[in-house]
Amino acid sequence: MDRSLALQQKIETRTARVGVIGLGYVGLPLAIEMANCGFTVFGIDLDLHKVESLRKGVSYIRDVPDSLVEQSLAGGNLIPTTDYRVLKELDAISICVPTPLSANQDPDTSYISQVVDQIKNYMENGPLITLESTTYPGTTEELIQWELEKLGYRAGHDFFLCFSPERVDPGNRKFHTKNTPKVIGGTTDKCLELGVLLYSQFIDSIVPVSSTKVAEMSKLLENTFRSVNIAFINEMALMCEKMGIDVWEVIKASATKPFGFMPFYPGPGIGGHCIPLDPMYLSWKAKGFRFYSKFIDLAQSINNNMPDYVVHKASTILNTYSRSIRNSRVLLLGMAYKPDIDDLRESPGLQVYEMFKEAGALVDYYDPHARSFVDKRGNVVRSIDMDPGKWREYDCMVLLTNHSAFDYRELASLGVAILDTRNAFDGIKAPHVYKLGAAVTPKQAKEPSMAI
Ligand code: SAJ
Repeated sequence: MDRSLALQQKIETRTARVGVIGLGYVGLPLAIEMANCGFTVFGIDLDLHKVESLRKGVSYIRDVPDSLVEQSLAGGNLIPTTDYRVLKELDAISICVPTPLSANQDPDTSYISQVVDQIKNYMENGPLITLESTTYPGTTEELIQWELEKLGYRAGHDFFLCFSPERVDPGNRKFHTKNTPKVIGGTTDKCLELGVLLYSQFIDSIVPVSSTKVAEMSKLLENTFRSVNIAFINEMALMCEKMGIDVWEVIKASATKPFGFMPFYPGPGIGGHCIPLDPMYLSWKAKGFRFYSKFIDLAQSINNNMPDYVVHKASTILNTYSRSIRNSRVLLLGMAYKPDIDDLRESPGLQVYEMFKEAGALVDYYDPHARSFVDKRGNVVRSIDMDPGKWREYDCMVLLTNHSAFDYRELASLGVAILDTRNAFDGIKAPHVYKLGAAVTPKQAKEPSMAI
């Protein structure tokens, strides 16, 4: 029987044995959705701790409750393993491994290549392979199709190949794997047909496109769009500060326009697993075509300089109270890269922390979610406890992440100078609360006061 027909029937009857390689914030939710709709899913990860945790029914991803893991395990639909040999049993494989940047900001696709090296050993079943990791246009073709075709296998005949970008937004209570539209492109029409058939079994809306490159590029457009717009509003914040205008009030006014405008907000920089990295994949690949994207590199530069700006503004505020940064006691409020999650990846707060340390400040941090991190000297830095009574002893507090757990009125009442980088104290008028994107008022400069 024609491979594709056999695979089609297995997918339609949900007897296909599927694998998800990489069980992180993308792969685990995907494996759970596949298991929930009846597939037997082999969840493959090199990290034995992850596999053992899942085998005990314990999730390590906040958006995936233990109950869903237990349910999938109990039904025999989820089989966590570190053993790549299960690949020889599989009819379909989704690859959800990291695509970080190297030390000099170039794409690091080594995780993808390591997976492909494993898949090469288990091609008997002629699997449907779908790459989900965010990467530059051409990756699916260059690192998977060409590698397998070198061994004599032909895409669309001996195996099937698609690219389908992940759209997982950690902490998003409204959109998750099942209800977020899924773009997918195939190497051949048959590949696309099978990819659409598989993913439509457990995702509500599928968006087929004409090639894997279009699918790869669509993801990079989504995230580069964010990076450039965040950089633009950060620049506007610095401009407004110079001009004595409150950028937050300006954004609020502009956001009343019901069409043709989309608000973005200034901040201490950009963190996370996507926005700081994805645009650099695109910029790097474009250079290979002798195309130099000024927008991407400029946005990266502006966003990456925001931590410096925050520390500079904090030193200006301390100076208002005749204090230097050196030996000042500084408390950073929030360290996670965005509110109400514990994810510290690429968080700009980590750079702010290091800069205060280097400037000689006595710096602590408090974050109710992100409880510790390892600083660049290899020391474990732990969040201090929530004890506002003691926090009066600080010379300055810097609000970096506007967690909803913070009581902003209480924090303002402590009478400690505050630099608010998220407009979290909006509506709380206090002379000792300073904002990123709003100038230090003459009153604040002339008669600094801690009265509230
Ligand atoms: N940020 C700003 N100003 C803004 C928006 C974000 O400074 O106006 C900062 C955040 O504080 C954070 C960084 O940028 O440090 C990234 O924020 P994000 O809201 O883009 O959150 P992420 O990194 O979790 O982005 C994810 C992405 N999802 C995927 O890649 C699948 C992104 O495509 C989503 O658009 C985004 O979530 C979202 O919309 O929440």
